[in-house]
Amino acid sequence: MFKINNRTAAGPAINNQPKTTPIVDDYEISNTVLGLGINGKVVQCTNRKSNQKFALKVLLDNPKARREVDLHWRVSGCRHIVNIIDVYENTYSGNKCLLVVMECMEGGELFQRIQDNADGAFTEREAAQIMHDICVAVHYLHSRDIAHRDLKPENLLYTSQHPNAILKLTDFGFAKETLIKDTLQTPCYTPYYVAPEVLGPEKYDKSCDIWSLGVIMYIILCGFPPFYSNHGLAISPGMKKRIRTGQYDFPNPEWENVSQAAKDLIKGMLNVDPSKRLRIEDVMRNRWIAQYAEVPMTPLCTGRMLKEGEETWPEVQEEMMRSLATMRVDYDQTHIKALDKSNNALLSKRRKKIEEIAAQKK
Ligand code: I85
Repeated sequence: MFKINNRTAAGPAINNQPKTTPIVDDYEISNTVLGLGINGKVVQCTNRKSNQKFALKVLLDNPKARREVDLHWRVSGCRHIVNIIDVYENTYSGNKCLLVVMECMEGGELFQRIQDNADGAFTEREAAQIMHDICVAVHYLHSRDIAHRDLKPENLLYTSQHPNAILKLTDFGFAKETLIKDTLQTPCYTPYYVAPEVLGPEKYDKSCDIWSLGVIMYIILCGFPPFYSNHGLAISPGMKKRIRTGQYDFPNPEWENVSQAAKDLIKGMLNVDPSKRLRIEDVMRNRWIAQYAEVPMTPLCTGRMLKEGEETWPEVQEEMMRSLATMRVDYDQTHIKALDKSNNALLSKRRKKIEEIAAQKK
């Protein structure tokens, strides 16, 4: 049998329907805002029976919110994806809302944790473990034909403050099914003769996630991003050019002790040609990921660099947000041009600052 439609393989979560009883019957909703998502805000709530704390995402009911909840629900069983506990459909002053109750991640964001741990040496092996865990989540998604399309540090949260806390991915506000729908009911072609492009631009949506993984891995290993604009302006043509042409390097001293295996993996993920970029299956098979426990325990500069770059971190987050938006919108329209090299201005700025501090200490 030819199965083109992925809904058959979507698993039991597909039959989930939001509860229509009032959420306040089951949960007490607090005013504590935990964060703002793409489609709605996240607040804390408490289960009235168990007194357990949860996170609640409030979405205005519309097709985009429906898609977010549907896709998140389908992948909620993964160890490295924030679990959905309950979904309610309630009306508030005439507005239909979707209320998503999630497990409460109390450990904060990934990079905050690395930064807080700046004194204790953060090693390449720990970096590999973190990357492995993120890749497990992405593999889970991609094997179910879902692209996340918003992989960034702020969407990677820890379950608790404990050293053995689990890292999980959240926010499916930009997630997308990578196979075309509407095939089971009304197939618009005969599967024998279907051209690959009719099956949708699958390759690009998933490869966008791999690019993001490359950027995240780069930052985990050194504490600064591979690409950023030179002046922190809203739109930086220079940065766009460098991303399009893959102009980044592994500057010393931060990178001199990092293994070649790690650098090669980054290169494979940051390939500007999406058709040549590694796929998640390749990444999962890579030794640095698969055998992360054998990666050398080389101390990294990440914690210290994140701390030093603390004031520029909002800029970094902005940049990441913008480049993700660009990738989502015009991935397949862009053409890749070869361009000359340019230098890393933010890094020079930071190095200057370090030199200044060092000079003051003398
Ligand atoms: N718990 N992107 C940044 C949060 N538990 N957070 C964000 N989109 C989401 C917030 C803004 C992610 O879908 C987000 C989403 C879901 C959560 C989420 C889910 C579950 C949490 C936007 C916390 C938390 C709870 C207690 C303490 C702490 C954090 O955010 C802290 F670590 F700060 F102490």
